Amino acid sequence: MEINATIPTHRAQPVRIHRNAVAPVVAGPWTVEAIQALLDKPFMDLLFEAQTVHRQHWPAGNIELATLLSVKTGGCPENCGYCPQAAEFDTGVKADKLMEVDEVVRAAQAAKDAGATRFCMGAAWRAPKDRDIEKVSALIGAVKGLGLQTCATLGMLESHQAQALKDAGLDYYNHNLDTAPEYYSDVVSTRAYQDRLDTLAHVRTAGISVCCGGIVGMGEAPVHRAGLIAQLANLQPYPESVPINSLVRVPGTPLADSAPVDPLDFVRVIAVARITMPKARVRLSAGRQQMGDAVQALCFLAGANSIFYGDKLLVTGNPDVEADVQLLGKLGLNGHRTTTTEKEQTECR
Ligand code: SAM
Ligand code: DTB
Ligand code: SF4
Repeated sequence: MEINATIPTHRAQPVRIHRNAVAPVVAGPWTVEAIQALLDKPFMDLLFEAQTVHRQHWPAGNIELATLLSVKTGGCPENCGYCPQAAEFDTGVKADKLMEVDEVVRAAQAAKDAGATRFCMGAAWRAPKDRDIEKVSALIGAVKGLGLQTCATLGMLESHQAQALKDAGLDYYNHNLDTAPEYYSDVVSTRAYQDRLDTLAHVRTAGISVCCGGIVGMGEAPVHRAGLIAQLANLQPYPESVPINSLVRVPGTPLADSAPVDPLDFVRVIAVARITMPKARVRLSAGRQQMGDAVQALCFLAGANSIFYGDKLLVTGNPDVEADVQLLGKLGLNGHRTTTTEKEQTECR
């Protein structure tokens, strides 16, 4: 009998262990075909499976609130086709210098007061210089001092830079793979997929938790969505946080005229991320402003348990805090609860 040891046809079988031992969480390796089969399942079956996996690994009704701040905006030398901050695209975003510590602390305190537990600082760099790492380290220390979890997304890192961020107290580093390897060069040509994987390895080695996801709606084929999820789910270990973004189509970027994603297809990607990475925080990320309450509710049902919270993402808009508090209330999430009667009273006023 021929045995193909390198290309499994489905998930690896769980290792048989003594019934009193604690099983390690290893869900991969996943094949692109197996993930494609999940994406193609009847919608209700897929959501049922995703919600079942979700409830096995997470408390029901808990959504993490993560606030973003662009600490260094615009003027980026990279050419990521989706990004309003790339210098070569005419998007109206002005290049700015790195924010000062007190300004960032004010924003972080406001995010904490509004209920956020994680604060993510983004910089429009291809790769930070060592002196940038020093300055960002001061920001990390100050934000952590407020009692918030810290996250940063600064571009490609070398290993000593990842270690310096870890020493500064960084909890998470966000670095997205964005799409499947086969589609990557259609979206960005100033760096390679392997560069992203190398940075993720440095982050992991430094002992920082990994936040890594991608974007849906960049003109990719369904197989590329499956390819992205396979890459993420097969990282050893898979990321602690997985942001799934719906492309925000910004005029002036090469992807501005991409066809909008079918919202139900977006929900499917969330569901498959949940099934393949059961213990990850799956974040319903960019694109919520265009989504409406019902689609977001389906994403939560599919296993999303984190959102970006605050009126702005990096440079584009996000739902108002007030709208999100109302949505959480309508869905009975995070202890918020608006009863039908209260809703009717508000609507009648
Ligand atoms: N420069 C760093 C980098 O590229 O890693 C950090 C900032 S970059 C803006 C972080 C991530 O934001 C990108 O990898 C991409 O996934 C997401 N992003 C950027 N523009 C977006 C858009 N228009 N719609 C959805 N997601 C977007
Ligand atoms: C992620 O996956 N999405 C966030 C965060 N990580 C850094 C960024 C979304 C950016 C959306 C477009 C903008 O506002 O620049
Ligand atoms: Fe630069 Fe990051 Fe935007 Fe790419 S996604 S252009 S690296 S800021």
